[in-house]
Amino acid sequence: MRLDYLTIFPEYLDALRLSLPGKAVDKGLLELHVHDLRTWTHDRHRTVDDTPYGGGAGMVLKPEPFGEALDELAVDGATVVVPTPAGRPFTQPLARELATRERLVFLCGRYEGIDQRVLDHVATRAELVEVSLGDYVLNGGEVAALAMTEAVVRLLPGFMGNAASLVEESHESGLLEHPVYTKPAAWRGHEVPPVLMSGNHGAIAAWRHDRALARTAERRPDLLPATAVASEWVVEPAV
Ligand code: 6GU
Repeated sequence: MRLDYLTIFPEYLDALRLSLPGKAVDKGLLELHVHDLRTWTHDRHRTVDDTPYGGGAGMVLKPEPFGEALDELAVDGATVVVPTPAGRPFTQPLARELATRERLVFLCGRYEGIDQRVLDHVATRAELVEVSLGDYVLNGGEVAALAMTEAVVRLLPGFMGNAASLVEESHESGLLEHPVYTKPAAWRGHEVPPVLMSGNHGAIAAWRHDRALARTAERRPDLLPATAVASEWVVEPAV
């Protein structure tokens, strides 16, 4: 997979070289290219923004530097990801879908956003996905692009050492993950649930599933289909 980032804060993306994506580069699974949008400006001040037509607060990222960058980077046929609070919610299924692509190009906006014509133009030559991390506002797309990158890259075949840990974790099953424990068996008056030390693998799996369901019902009832609630939660059938 090849990943490109267009940003006016390239240093923000230095973290890509650390941790998981860095390891994927070392393994030859991933190519990372971070580009400074100001490379494609021509004035002395390397201007990337201007005031919004129609008035209002803030600045809008100009179309021309993006246009030249998209041409030079030959984004045709790629999947262009635009982090924006106005986008489609980023979820594990979307991460899995993006992980199937050969090339992702992240356009990181700042200020009040990117001139809409950049997005309209991209849609004519690439697959365009506007994506939101959640219902809150970040100052720019860089942190969101980092988060999406980590979620996508860890799904690349051959990237995670232990494929089972991918399947077992939160959201892959549709449930939040059950709590986990390690040694010692007792710590500051808190004990490890005895079932986990019983050696009974069936009982352990049942306990974990039950704890995952309880946690999900408590914290994220929106993740539970009504059927799961009915079939697994109702201990005494209603009469
Ligand atoms: Cl993906 N980008 C920005 N700039 N702000 C956000 C976001 C993304 N998701 C939530 N807030």
